[in-house]
Amino acid sequence: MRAALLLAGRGLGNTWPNPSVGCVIVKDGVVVGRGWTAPGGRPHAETEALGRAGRAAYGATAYVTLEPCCHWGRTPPCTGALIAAGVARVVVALRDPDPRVDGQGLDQLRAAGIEVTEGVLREEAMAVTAGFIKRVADGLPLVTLKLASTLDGRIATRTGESRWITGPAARRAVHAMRARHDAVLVGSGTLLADDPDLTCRLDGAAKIPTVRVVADARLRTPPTARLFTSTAPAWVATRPGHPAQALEALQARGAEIIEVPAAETGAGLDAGALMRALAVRGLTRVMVEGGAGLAAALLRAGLVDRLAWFHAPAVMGADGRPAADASPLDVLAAMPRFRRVSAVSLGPDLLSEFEAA
Ligand code: AOF
Ligand code: ZN
Repeated sequence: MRAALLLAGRGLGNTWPNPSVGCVIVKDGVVVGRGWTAPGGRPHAETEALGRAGRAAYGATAYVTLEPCCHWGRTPPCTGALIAAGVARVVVALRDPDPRVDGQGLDQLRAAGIEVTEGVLREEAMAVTAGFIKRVADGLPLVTLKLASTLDGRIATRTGESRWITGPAARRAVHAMRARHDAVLVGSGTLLADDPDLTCRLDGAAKIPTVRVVADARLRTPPTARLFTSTAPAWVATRPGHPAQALEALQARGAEIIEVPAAETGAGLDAGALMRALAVRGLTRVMVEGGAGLAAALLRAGLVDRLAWFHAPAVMGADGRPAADASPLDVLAAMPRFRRVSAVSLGPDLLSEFEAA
C-alpha cells in the first residue's frame, strides 16, 4: 500500500476532476503490475496495473489507494476488470466518497467472492486524496497558500520590488509545487505587478497544463497579459455586470470568464463563492500565489488548508509589503492557526509547510 500511495502521488495535479489513485498487484510475493491514474483522470489506476500484470493477475492481491469504481462512466467499472482478471484479494485504503461508488464497489467485489480488506494506511491515503475528497464532500478544492517572504514576512519593498527574495532552489520548488496542483490562482494586483505566465516549467515533468486563474473583481486584467500567451487554460474570475465588450476582449485571447459574486465588504470577490466555482469546474487542488489581498481574504474565510511558506534569511522592515494584508484582529482567539508538518532547507531559504489546525 505504501508503494501504491507513492504511485498515487505521481498523478497529483494531473487527474482532475478525478482523484489520483495508485494500484500495485502482487502475486506470490512479487509485484506483477503497477499503475496510477492517467493524465486527465483516465484510464484508472486499476486498469493500468491490470494491463501490465496480464494473466499474472489471476489469484493475485491488488492494493488500491481508493475503493475501485463500480459505475459506467467514461470507462468501464474497475470492479468488473478486477473480477474478470480473477484477482483473489483487494486491499483498499479509503472508501470513494463519490455517490456512484461509496461502498458499492467493495460490495460488488465481495459478492464476486473476492476477499476485501479496507482501511489500510487510511490516514496517508487521506493526505494524497484530500483534494478529491474535498471537492466531492464539501464542494471546495483543497487550497494551498504559497508565500515567499523575508523573515519579517515582507514580500516586496514599498516601491514594489520583489524579484527575487528567495533563491533559485526555492523557486524551482515552487514549479514542482505547481505541478502537483490542478490550478494556480493569483489576484489581479499580482497579475498587474508581475505579469506572470504562471506555467509549470520543470524539466522532465510530464504534466497536463496547469490551469491559471486570476481573481479579478474589477476586471483589470489586460488582454495583453502574458498569461494569455501560453496555451494552458486561463480563467478570469470576476463579478457580474462588466460590459460585454470588455469580457469579449479577454475571451478573444482564450480566457474563460467565471462570474462570482463580489465580497460583502465590497473589495474583491466572495472568497467562498470563488472556491466553490472552481470546484464546480472540477478543480481538486488549487495553489494560491498571492497577492496579499487574496491571501488575507482566504485566511479570514478559513479557506486555506495548507500553507507553504518560504522564508529568505533577510529582513526588510515595516515599510515592506506584508504577505497578507492587514485584517482587523482584536483577539488572538480569532487568528487562523496552523500546525507545521515539515521544514526543509532549500539553499539559503527555508520552506515550512503547515496544515490548518
Ligand atoms: C478508480 N480508480 O484510478 C480513479 C477512480 O468519469 P470516470 O468514469 O473516469 O469516473 C470518475 C470517478 O471514478 C471519480 O469520481 C472517482 O469516483 C473514481 N475515480 N476510481 O477506481 C481510479 N481515478
Ligand atoms: Zn475505476
